[in-house]
Amino acid sequence: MTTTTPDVDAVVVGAGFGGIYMLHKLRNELGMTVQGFEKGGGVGGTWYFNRYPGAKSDTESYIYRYSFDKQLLQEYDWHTRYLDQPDILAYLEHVVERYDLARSIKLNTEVKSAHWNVDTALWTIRTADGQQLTCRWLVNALGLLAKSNIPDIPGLKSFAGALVHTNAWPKDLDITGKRVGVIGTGSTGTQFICAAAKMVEHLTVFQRTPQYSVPSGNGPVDPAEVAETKKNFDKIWDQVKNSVVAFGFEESTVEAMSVSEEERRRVFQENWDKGNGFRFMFGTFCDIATNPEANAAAAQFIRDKIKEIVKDPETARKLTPTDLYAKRPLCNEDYYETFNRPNVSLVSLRETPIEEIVPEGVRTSDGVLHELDVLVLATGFDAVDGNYRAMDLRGRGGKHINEHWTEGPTSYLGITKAGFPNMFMILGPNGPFTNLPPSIESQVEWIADLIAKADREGLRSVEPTFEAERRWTDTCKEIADATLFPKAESWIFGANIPGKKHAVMFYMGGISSYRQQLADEAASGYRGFALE
Ligand code: N01
Repeated sequence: MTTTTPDVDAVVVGAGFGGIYMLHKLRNELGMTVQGFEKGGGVGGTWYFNRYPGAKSDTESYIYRYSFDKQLLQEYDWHTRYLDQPDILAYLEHVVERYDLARSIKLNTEVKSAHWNVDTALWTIRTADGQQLTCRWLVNALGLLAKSNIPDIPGLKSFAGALVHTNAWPKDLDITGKRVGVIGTGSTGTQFICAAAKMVEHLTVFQRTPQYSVPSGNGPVDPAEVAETKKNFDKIWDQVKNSVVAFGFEESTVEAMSVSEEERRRVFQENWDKGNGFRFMFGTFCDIATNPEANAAAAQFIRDKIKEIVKDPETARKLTPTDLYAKRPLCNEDYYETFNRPNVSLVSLRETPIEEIVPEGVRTSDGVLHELDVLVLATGFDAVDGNYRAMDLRGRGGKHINEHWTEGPTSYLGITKAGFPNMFMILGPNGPFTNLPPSIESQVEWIADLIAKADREGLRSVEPTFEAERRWTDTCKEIADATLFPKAESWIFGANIPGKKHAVMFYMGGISSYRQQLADEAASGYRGFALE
């Protein structure tokens, strides 16, 4: 066994919400030498890349931010109920400046490989542009939804106009006055559709599966409300971190079928009027995501709204979902209303699938050529493990992460992986399914505590046991199986990528319980770990 001095104490890969805070913790608070790498041309992660019109957070502004800096919470304002992408990017850039982090982040630098060396107990990191360095600690903050899913559609590359994925939206692409087509109607697609319809000459929406969307209730926020919120931030964060989904409302404890039909509709209507997708799913009744009958009642309420809102009955029919209401819930300002506009048309790919893409546009099975200047792929992500698998990431014995993840991605606590000592993941597989910033903070703080302990005690390596990881995976699966989410085809279980194994990828027990488990693990002296 040899010990070599590493080039830096830690490497942090990714400069989004997770990487930025991790870098601050390790460098500014623990006094370590840290090198950050970011493949984008700026910081911000998701919020750097997803610049498509309409991109915004569907968590309310006041809790779509860090909570650790009380001063910053007082200083940084918001003006709308939800933050648009430029606002969030500006916020993250501000945080980077506030903590003088830019000098530690190499932009435009993709990490291609990370290999563990058992003899030196160091990681060797290589970047796409040929840099190499060693570190003791490796923190991957690669993004949960960061690897684009590009569908395999015949002729895709032959399109003569601008072909863009929403996750790689060019800074200079202006769709004003253009003929635009969009494939995909998830959170991204529906946000894009609402915004683009107001800008383009014509928008053609290619929809494979209809979606349940509820109003977001977006709009300006009164400065007096902002001031009041700032006074109550301690209480607010306490509530958020002790809730289930961390969206700032109290989750309901009432079962949908325990009340009369009239009362159910009243509650649905009340929450429809308040706005927010998570509120509609978790704030109305406690069992919408678990009880098929409750789920059907919520789904029917939304279907009735579609019929009421959409003027053309044929368009309304095509827009109406028939499956479970068990994907990540959507909310938008005016999704269904958008289809009443004369410049928006809907193509149901279930009825007329895309036959091929040609230089002029998209040809569907009914022989129609939809002529386009811009074709937007809002087709989502190879979520959760996509970016890990894309990296040449090798732990003990030179074993690639893919060799460990043949049955689906696993971790211990959504943060660590057996066989990968001194490596951490922010929002790794089987992490919490919540509003993300408070979960990210919980993970970053826990990682920093463990690293600090290892340094204090002169530990050479920390690594979870395979047994702890197996138990955590079983727990996540057990909780997920008690919900309806695995029964819906979505990215949450990897169902959106052809050939990807359906596997549990989230801890669905809520942020409060998740934080408790992190605290218990630390309090037990890290009983799920081998500390050497
Ligand atoms: O991706 P998705 P997303 N042919 O996978 C369709 C987060 N997010 O980017 O349903 C035709 O949900 C696919 O159709 P189907 C949030 O967590 C957050 O929209 O599979 N269509 C679907 O309609 C969200 O859940 C915000 O039949 C194809 C769409 O593309 C997550 O990101 C904003 C196709 C993909 O939907 C992912 O959302 C935006 C094909 N070959 C995103 N392949 C916030 O507000 C796919 N589709 C914070």
